[in-house]
Amino acid sequence: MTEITAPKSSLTSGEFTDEIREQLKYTQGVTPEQATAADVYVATAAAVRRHLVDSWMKTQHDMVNGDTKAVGYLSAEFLMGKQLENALLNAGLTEQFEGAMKELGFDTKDVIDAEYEPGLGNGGLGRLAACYIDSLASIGVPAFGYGIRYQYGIFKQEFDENGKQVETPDYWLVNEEPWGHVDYNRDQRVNFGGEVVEENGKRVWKPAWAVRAVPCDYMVPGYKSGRVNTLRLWTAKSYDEFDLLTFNKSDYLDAVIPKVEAENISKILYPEDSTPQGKKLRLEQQYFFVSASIHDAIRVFYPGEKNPDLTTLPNKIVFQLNDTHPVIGIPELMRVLIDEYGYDWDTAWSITNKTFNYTCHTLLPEALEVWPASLIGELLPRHLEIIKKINEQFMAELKAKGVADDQIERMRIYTDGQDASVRMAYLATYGGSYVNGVAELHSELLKDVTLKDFSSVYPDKFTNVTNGVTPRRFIKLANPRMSDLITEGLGTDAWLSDLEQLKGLIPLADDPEFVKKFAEVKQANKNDFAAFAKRKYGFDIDPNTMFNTMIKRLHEYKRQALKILAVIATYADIKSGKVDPDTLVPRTVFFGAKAAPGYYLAKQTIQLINNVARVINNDPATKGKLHVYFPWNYNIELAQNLIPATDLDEQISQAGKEASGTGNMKFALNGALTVGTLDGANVEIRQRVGAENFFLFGMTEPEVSAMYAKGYDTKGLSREYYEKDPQLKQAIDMVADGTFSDGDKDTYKDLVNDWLNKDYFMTLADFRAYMDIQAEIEETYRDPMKWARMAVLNVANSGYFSSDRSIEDYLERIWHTGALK
Ligand code: GL7
Repeated sequence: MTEITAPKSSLTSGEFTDEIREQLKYTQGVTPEQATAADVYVATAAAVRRHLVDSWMKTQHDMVNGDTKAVGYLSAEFLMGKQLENALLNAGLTEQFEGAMKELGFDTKDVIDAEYEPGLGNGGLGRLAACYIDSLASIGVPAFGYGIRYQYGIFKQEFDENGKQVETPDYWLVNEEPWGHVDYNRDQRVNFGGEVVEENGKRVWKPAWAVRAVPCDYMVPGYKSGRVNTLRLWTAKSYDEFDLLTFNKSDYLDAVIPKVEAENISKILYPEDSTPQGKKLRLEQQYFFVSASIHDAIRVFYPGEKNPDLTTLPNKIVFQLNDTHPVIGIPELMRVLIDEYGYDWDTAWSITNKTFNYTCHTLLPEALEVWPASLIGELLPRHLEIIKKINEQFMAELKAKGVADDQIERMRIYTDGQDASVRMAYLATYGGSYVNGVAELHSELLKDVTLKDFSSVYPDKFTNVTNGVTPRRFIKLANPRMSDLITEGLGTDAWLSDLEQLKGLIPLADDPEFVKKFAEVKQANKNDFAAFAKRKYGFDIDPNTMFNTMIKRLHEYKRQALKILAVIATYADIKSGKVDPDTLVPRTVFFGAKAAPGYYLAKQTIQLINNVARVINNDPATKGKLHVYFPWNYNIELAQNLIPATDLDEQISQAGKEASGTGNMKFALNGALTVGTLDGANVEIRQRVGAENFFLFGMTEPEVSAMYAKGYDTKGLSREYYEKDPQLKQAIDMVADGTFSDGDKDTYKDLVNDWLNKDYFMTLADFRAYMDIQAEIEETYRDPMKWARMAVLNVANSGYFSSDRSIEDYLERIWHTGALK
């Protein structure tokens, strides 16, 4: 085995060019003259992979042969974003790449752009998984990311001529995908259906059908760590290419049905964000990747052993359950241990309990998955038996602990009766060692509200790990200008793997030279974004306006409606002459958001935003003062371009609903100021950057709770806010009267109805506070040096929000392992 070294900076550009040429020739069969940017992208990717192979193998070797426990991050989503630039950075080959492109006569941007962005995740949860595997590798912790290689990622979003969202399939595998290696020789069989029978006093599962899980391996290089981990994404293949019997009856289409059905399992990513889809296919997906991964881990850690001692499994690997999606892994490991390896129940339970931990990512009760027992019974009959037995053991344990009967009833994992169901969050909480929330407020609410019954019995299981983001992708790659300035200011680039070093910028906030340079960087980023948006979307954006951004999934609780109502209110004031537009800070408002295809009010909100944009952007009255843009198909690329160009970030969810947020961290780290509620990680961001450097508004979580208690949503209290506040009334009336629908009064009637009669997320109740904070924001923005100074302090004090720190917290509080020696 080769030695672990820091990335090979010794490689010259010339050598790297030769390696790329070789790939072009021997793998792709084109000369450098024939090559297109897409060819060079594929060749470069292959060349980078070659450089990582030795470290990859060494990492695996050390992992299996050493005594450092590995982490298995089980996640239905990994929202990786484009790979090339990140792999070059982490492999230490960025400069060589730039040199090679010069030599070969290619623009680096064209080559980087040739990569198709994989969208194997919906939003924050999937992107967090991607940040975490980057940090694990960068810290040097042996780890596997385990998930699904969906053929279709999150849908592509377009807008039709009415501004409505149209979803089109995202076939990200249209072209050669050079990063993943399909390993047909490390496949796993995953069984489904059938029945459980009694044989020699044992319960034996006789499955009805099976699919072949084939892994596709992605190298996950750490930044300057010399370690390369594995992201193993499973593809479903059929064992029956086609059914010969049916085929002989000359019914070709029917003959391929089993193949099509089996392969459907890894066909599409469910586009729901935080709400579960009670679909059979979804449970199949979950079991598919979790079962394959558990068997894979046993294969990796007990190579070739017929009778492995699996009581040592918890010392080899710890599985982190990323939300409830992989929780079926708990009964699966029980089944594997008991049925496949012959362990008794108690031993199996002890192993399982030590091996799993659960991260909850939500506060929305509807997002905690509950499966009908009948469905589990149909697909996984043996697992249903095991779940029932776990439930019995659990209830007995609670009884023995003296828990009251009504509380025990409430805590059931398996609920009896006609609509018997299985509560996956409860199963995860009981079945694993630790449960964590993703921000302090969220973890508190988990303990005190969502899982209160559990925390009262098992207080020590509960802990918090505040989310984080990788500074490599979201600072260094996204914002090279600011990164250079930080490095100049700190005199080192070590901050990239120790983000708390950003604190060294605090004194520079009082250095007018530095602050001025910082403001210049922001301006240059804004100019760049205007050019990018022109190229990509055809927008004409004035970079000399304040860039005010709200990018995240479209959800009622996130309250894009609040933002657009505020925009409308300002527009109305300009139109009515109440406000002289010349007294306003010129502002460009950006939205980026996908709505789940079946989420009606979210889709109406998208339509409204698009039409507000159309009306305002075409009205001479607001020209140069207020503009709204909604670049479609929000993805990682757009985030990487827009975040560094943003002055003001919107984190305006109803308090107590956003578990954490991670966009909020990316913005603060890129020198945007936040207007936000006391929700999720906003609370901790504000604590760290200082209350004076954060625009806080709105109700707090206890105030929200009190408001529900008063009957806000059930008694139609929102209407009082509408009646009392002329500015709010005006804005809502404009939505209702057809101003943004060519006179049609029906277009937004359901949205308006909801605001006036229900408004569950209290948009109307927070409207006044939101408008008021805008005055403060404008006043601050008028003093560019003051604004820039606040922005510097945001960056300087946000180092805590590195995903490296999150991983360190997981290591210490939950995983009890560390870097390879
Ligand atoms: C989420 C939360 O909504 C979000 O606040 C959090 O930052 C993220 C990562 O922990 O997880 N939960 C969830 O179901 N989705 C999220 O983005 C989709």
